[in-house]
Amino acid sequence: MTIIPKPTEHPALLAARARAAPLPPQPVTLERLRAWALEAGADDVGVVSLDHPDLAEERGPVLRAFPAAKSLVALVVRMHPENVRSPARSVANHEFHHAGEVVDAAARGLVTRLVAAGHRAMNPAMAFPMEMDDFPGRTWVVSHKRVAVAAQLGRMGLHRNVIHPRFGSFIVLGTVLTSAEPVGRLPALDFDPCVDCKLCVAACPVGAIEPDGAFRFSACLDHNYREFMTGFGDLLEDVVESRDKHELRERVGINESASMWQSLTYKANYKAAHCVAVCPAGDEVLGPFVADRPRFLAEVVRPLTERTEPVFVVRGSDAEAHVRRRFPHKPVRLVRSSLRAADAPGFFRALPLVFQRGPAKGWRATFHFELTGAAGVTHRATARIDDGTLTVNASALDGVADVTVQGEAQAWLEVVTGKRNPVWQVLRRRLRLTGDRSLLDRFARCFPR
Ligand code: B12
Ligand code: SF4
Repeated sequence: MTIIPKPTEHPALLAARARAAPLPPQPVTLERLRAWALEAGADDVGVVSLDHPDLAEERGPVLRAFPAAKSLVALVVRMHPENVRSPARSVANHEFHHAGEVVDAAARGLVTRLVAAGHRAMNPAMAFPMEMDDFPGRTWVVSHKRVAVAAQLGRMGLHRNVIHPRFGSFIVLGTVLTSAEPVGRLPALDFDPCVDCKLCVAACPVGAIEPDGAFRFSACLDHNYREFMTGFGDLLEDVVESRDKHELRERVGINESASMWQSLTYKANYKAAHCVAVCPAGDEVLGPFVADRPRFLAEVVRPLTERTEPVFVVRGSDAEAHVRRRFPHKPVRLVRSSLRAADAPGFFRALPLVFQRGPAKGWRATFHFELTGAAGVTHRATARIDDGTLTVNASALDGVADVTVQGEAQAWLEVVTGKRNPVWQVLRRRLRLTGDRSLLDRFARCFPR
């Protein structure tokens, strides 16, 4: 048995106490930081203070992960456009994953250099793994898109990806959090690289990108993330619900389970990145689109829009209507909604993310919620549907309610997830419903599950 020396005699502790105080960190210039990042594998780099007003929502999560953070270093790694554009999904996915590894390695390399210069630094993952204890809330430590835009590396495109002025949409992003405050100023990006062609709108199989810039988050998640955290959960429910192997096979095709296996063993495969693939923006990408637009459409866009790929949508969603109307040749696969709230605040937060405009057209009503959680706290919120639009006040009761839902938050979530029906919860006195109850059915159709 080894005996650990007493603190007063421990050689490592004695040596540490005897050591002189560390020298103050060497100041870092932007040029030096840039050189380190490029050496480490990045293709472009920017820096922004954590105090930047556009990063207000990032401050809390960033400081929780790394209290010493003062600056954020945004890293860009380019992808090969031909790979991302390939209708062979395995090729496109391989490129996303490989570029992701490069940006993670670059971020880690930059941390090594910053630490050697006496600064503190850490590198959150480019995407995965994530903080899944917080799922279905915010699972990312830092929003790389927000940081990259604030650091002037690009602008947010119509498709909600950052477009770099040179590499266009064919980039992945990383962020290094550091205590260093680099000296110098990077030039501001004075134009928007998006050329407003709206090809991303046309190419998305689930209609996630609206021409006005609205992004249908749940449509993208339900389809694209079929083989990630949420789609896998849905598959498990199929397994549990199926009476036998024949029913399971009817629900989940043999190629679908094989594809899931590939995702689980190698890396999760995205079902589509067509919005990125077709984007012609960026100095080094724009040429073929400008030179011969019909040829660009034939060679880049059509192979993706004509692809007979399964499209994963929730029954009754706008995405289902979109794929049946725009892409009748693409087989529709009906799945459960991916986002499920765990508590009342989560339910109110999720409403705008899963809202479907189609079923909300042509009517209006105001819904008041007063839901009491396990800790005895009552959460009040208002949801107003008005001819295809939704507004949510997640912290107060506004206006005159057409329907009021009061009672236990858990009882309401059981209704929302289909575990219990509302009549049962009312009879058990777990919920009180007042007003026109038929409006609740209409409400439910706007958030299909
Ligand atoms: C969450 C996430 C997603 C979500 C939401 C996408 C989105 N538009 O934000 C889903 C699963 C749909 C997704 C898909 C894809 N993603 Co993604 N994703 C992220 C992640 C983890 C955070 C995004 C973020 O910053 N959101 C917050 C704000 C800034 O984004 P927003 O657009 O304003 O907000 C929308 C949604 O986020 C959502 N939302 C807002 N608040 C909340 C809260 C919660 C709890 C949830 C769940 C959603 C949500 O609603 C908003 C409006 O629609 C980052 C990695 C990271 N750590 O930063 C990668 C990242 C944004 N993804 C990336 C990529 C490449 C993709 C895909 C192309 C993957 C693929 N191969 O198919 C698609 C593209 C879809 C698209 N058109 O946006 C890249 C983008 C690179 C770039 N050029 O900008 C990133 C930066 C990863 C990386 N390190 O490079 N992604
Ligand atoms: S595809 Fe066209 S509209 Fe969409 S982001 Fe790229 S340049 Fe903008």
